[in-house]
Formats: sequence, structure tokens, C-alpha cells
Amino acid sequence: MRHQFNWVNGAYQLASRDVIQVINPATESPIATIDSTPQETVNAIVVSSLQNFSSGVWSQADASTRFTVLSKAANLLRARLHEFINLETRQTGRPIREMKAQLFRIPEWLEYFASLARTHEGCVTPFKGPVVNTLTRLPLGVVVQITPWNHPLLIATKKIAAALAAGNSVIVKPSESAPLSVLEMGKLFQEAGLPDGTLQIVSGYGRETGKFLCESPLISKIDLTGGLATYEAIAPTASKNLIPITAELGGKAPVCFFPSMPIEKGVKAALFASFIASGQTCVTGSRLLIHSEIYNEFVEQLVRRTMSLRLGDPTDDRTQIGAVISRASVERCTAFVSHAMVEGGKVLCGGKPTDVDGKGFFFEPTLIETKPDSNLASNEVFGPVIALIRCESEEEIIRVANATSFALGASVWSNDFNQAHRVAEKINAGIVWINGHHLNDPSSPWGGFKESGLGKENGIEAYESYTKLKSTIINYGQEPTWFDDEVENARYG
Ligand code: TXE
Repeated sequence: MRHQFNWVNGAYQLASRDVIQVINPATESPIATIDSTPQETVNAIVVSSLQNFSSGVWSQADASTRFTVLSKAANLLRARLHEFINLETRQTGRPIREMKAQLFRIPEWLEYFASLARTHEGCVTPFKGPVVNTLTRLPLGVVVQITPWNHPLLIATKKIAAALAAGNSVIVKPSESAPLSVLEMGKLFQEAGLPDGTLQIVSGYGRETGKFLCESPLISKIDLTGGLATYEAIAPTASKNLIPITAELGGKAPVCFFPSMPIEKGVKAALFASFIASGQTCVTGSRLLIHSEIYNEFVEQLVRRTMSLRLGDPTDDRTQIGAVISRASVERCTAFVSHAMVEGGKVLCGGKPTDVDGKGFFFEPTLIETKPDSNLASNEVFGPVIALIRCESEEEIIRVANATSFALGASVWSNDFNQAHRVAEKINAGIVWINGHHLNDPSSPWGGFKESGLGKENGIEAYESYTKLKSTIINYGQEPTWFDDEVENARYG
């Protein structure tokens, strides 16, 4: 089994004798070990990153250099996609067909932010008087990115691309559960021409290595994708150190179905919204809100289609449902099902752990008819356990859609154009799709409200969040200034 070192100062380096095993969730076999990076090593890495930033080698590199490096990284990634797809499938247990679809798009994030680095312009304000006030954007410094296991490479690349485009020095701590693809990116960026030390990739547990990084007084921003508990753990020190946090946290996305949507199309939409990544995405359609006019037929078709989904070996191209990330995740899904039944929920299909050839962390795709205020309808499962809720009217769908503490993604399925817009407008969520779900693009801001987080990934917004705005005020007037005797005499004489 190979050991995958940290990527630090342009080389793979051993951080400690303590290692963490990375397990293939579909087979339960260890596939690699990674470092559990201790506090003193973390401190030394942050100091190196700060030296890198202060040297200006990247922070003051001109826009065309940043454009060239990020564009080359996109090309190199494209050339190695198959290797990354296999790695991603093995470490996440997600079906290879999903990883192919997702990874083919990741180079676009590097290209988008490369273009933004090259084209983003400063501005001049309408300042009163003979004054030119220019606004320029400067990189923040050393930024820390804490990334999860569900879309390891996509989420890390989104964040790395935005931060590098803006000229920061970046330290990424990938999830200890699926860090391997992100660790590979170090060498790739070096080949693309990124100066050594500008991107450091550091492995370890969140409560240790992640915490040490986030608590360093030398960093200038934290960008987290993870759970609310993690945000709560890092926020107090970030607040004390006066640094911003971008936080992409959980969700409980409602998927709203109206009678004008043909049932067959709606059913396919529900399968896609709910069961991609075995329900382990922050925008999983985890609450299906179905109008009563179509409820019975919709549910009958949905149950039939869900039961025929092909759960199996993620490396097989035909597999539609792969593993969940860990045994703990299987147990969490089981607990949600039991709780739902105690609350009077009706399990329509699935509901149990399963395996492939006696191995793996698998859970059956599960549909449970439940009430809008049940535990299942209110809390994030992060697995393939989906709440079905019958709603009597448009008003009820909107009310239920807005009734959780989360507000990240939501989708509205209706062929009544006016209704679709009306409902989308009233749903309180950072991202609302009409007749779509999971659609994502580097240009499209991504992030939630309420307990779903703070700030945005993607788009100009994400790039700007990695900069600080500097105002330079140039006085070209001939007016003498205050405390000049001649002026004082002229004014008051
Ligand atoms: O997340 P964690 P977990 C949500 C989802 C899920 C829950 C827990 O609801 O059920 O979070 O999942 C690092 N200081 N999402 O346990 O622990 C950790 O090492 C610094 C939604 O996997 O938040 C990893 O790199 N870092 C989400 C990263 O945080 C810490 C994706 C995420 O892990 C830390 C994942 C600490 N104290 C989970 N503690 C999404 N929005 O897609 C942990 N980490």
C-alpha cells in the first residue's frame, strides 16, 4: 500500500510517523496511508507559505502569468483525467459514471478563474472634486481551505483556482476520508509553472491538523466546505483574528413537483436530484414536495424506478448507486430510518444497509413518506434516505420548502412558466433551479443562507472574496490645503 506524502514547498514530504488509512468504501480495503500532520509541522508550513506570499513570486506576478499557469493546469488535468477519475471512484465509492461526468468539467474551473485573473478590472469612483480615486484588488495573504470527501477534486479545485487567480498563497487540507486526488494536484500545479510553496497540501484529521491550520494567527482567510459543527469550531478564533470565513455547509433541498410537469419527467428528475452521490451532496434533493393532484401516481412510479436502480461495484460503468463514505454513514442512515418509523413515517422502499459481495458501506436507496416537521424532513441525512411529503397547494409547497434551518439548494418542477417563477421567487435558498437540479458552472455563484453557510464559491463573487479592496485617492487640484496662511487670509480676511 502506498503512502501519500504532504505536498510542501514543491515536493512530497513526510510530516509524521502517525499515519491515517484511506479506505475504499466499496470494498473496505485500505488503498493508501496519509500523514497525520502535527502542530509543529503545520506551523512551519504556514511560515513557509507566508514567506512565499511576502516574496511576491506569485502575489505580485502579473495577470498574464497567473492566466498562463492556471490555463496550463487545466490542460494538464485534462490530459490525466482518467487517472483522477479512477482515484476518485476508489476513494469515494461513487459510481465511475458520475465521476467521469463530474471530472470532465473540473478543468473549466481553472480556465474560468484564469480568464478572470486576466480580465478582472479595477475601477474609478465618482469622487467629488479634482480627485481620481482608483480601486484595486490585492490578494489577502495565506488562505486555508478545508475541503470534504463527497466531491474531493471538484470542491478543492473550485477553491484553489479562485484563490490562486487572485494571487494568494494557498494551504489546502483535504478530507482525511478522501484526500488522494487533491494531493496529486500539487505536482500538477508545479508542472504548470506555479512557484513552489504557493500551493501546499497538508493531510490530517480535521480536529487536529485542520484545527491547527485554522487557528494560526498568520492566515488571512478560511474557506470551508463541511458541517455546521466544523464552522462552529473554527469561527471563534477566526473572529478573534479578524479574518473572513467562506462556509459551504449543509442543506435539506426541497424538490417541488407541480401538476403541469409530466409525471415521468418528474420521476426522473427526483431520481437525479436525490440519489446522485448516494444522496451525499449539500444540495441533495432530500425532500420531495409533491402536489396532491399528482401524488399517488408520482409516488407509485418513483418507488418502482427507485427499486430498479442498479446498486453495485462503483468501478462498473453500469452501476448507478455506489457506496456511502463510511460505516458511520451507514449507521447514520439506519438511525434516520428507525427514527422516521417511530414518528409514523412509512418506508416505501429501501431502508436497510446492504453490501456488494459481502463487503462495503452501502445503503439501499430509500423513500419514506413523512410529515413536513418530522426529524427526517428537518435534518440533513447526507445519505440516500429521502423524505416524501404530500402538499395540498402551491402555498403549502412554498411554506414547507422554507421550513427548515437550511437554505442552500432548491428546485421547482413546473411547466407553468408563471407558477415556476412565482414559486422560485418565494423560496429562500442560495440556489433555486427551475426544471433542473445540481446544475453548476464556474460562473454561477454557489452558496447558501441561514445554517447553510456564508459567502459564495464560483463566479466573480468568489474571486473577489479572495481579495481586499484598496482605495488610492489622487488629488490633482491646485487648491492649497488647510493651515496655509494665504488661504486662511483669503477665506476669512
Ligand atoms: O464533515 P466535516 P463530515 C455536512 C453533512 C455531513 C456533516 C458531517 O451534513 O453529514 O457535514 O460530515 C475538516 N477544524 N457536510 O464529518 O467534519 C475535516 O477534516 C478544521 C456537508 O465529513 O465538517 C474535513 O476536511 N477542520 C458538506 C472537512 O472539515 C475540520 C460536505 C469536512 O469535514 C475540523 C461534507 C476542525 N475542527 C459534510 N473538523 C457539503 N457542503 O458538501 C473537521 N474538519
